Amino acid sequence: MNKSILFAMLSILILTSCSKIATLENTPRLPSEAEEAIAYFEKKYDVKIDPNQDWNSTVSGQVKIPKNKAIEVERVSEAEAYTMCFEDHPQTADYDMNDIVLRTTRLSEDKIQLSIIACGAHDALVLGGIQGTEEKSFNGKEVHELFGYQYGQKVFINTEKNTAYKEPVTEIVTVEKNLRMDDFLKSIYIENRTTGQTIKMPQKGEAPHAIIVPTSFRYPLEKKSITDAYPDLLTWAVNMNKNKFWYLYWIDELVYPDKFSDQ
Ligand SMILES: [Ca+2]
Repeated sequence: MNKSILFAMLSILILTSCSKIATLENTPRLPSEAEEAIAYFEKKYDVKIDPNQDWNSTVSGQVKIPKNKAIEVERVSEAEAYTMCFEDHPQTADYDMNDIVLRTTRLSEDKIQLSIIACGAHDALVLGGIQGTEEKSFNGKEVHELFGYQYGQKVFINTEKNTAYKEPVTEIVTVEKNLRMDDFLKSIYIENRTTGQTIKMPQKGEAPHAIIVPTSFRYPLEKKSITDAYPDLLTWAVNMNKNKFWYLYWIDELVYPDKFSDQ
């Protein structure tokens, strides 16, 4: 399939499904339909194990997933963490989606913790569109400089396994009460000052160069395509009833380790 068509499809599906998908903290892997497995839910979720039944149980803790049963989970509370990933070169994209990686968690109804956790790019990248009152004014700042580098040093930050881990750059943002975390993230964009391009969440039908995932997402390693790192992404793009939890099935060698969950 042509890559641009595929990513156009992905953009629609990602936008329409994000608000419904649960995050499954501390769930190492959901089982495929042929496996029996145990899933762990830290918070309460409405769970449908048998597709023929109604939504009938709100669970937390340990859930046994029977053999040959799919599982669907509806979010009943905001996800613990969201990850937003940007691709900085839309025209020549390698789709590693790690050129800037943001992570948010909610501290209270009007306070969001915003962290820049990776920057897998050499271009000068500037953040914009952060709503609310920022503690450290990330808006308008170059991301390598926020990490203490000078632009031009040509470093990749937290996208390669063989280089030292840099602690995220973090601030607290005061927002409108109960502003949804995914709505907070959707307005954030990056300006690539090297190419002059702005990269935003895609409009319907546009190829996505920014995605939001409602979990502590293991983004791809440097120069590894997200479609290789997450093989289920392609199946889900073609039929969104399949592999809804594509982001929970990754190829270990192709993703950066999750530094935030106890997994
Ligand atoms: Ca990259």
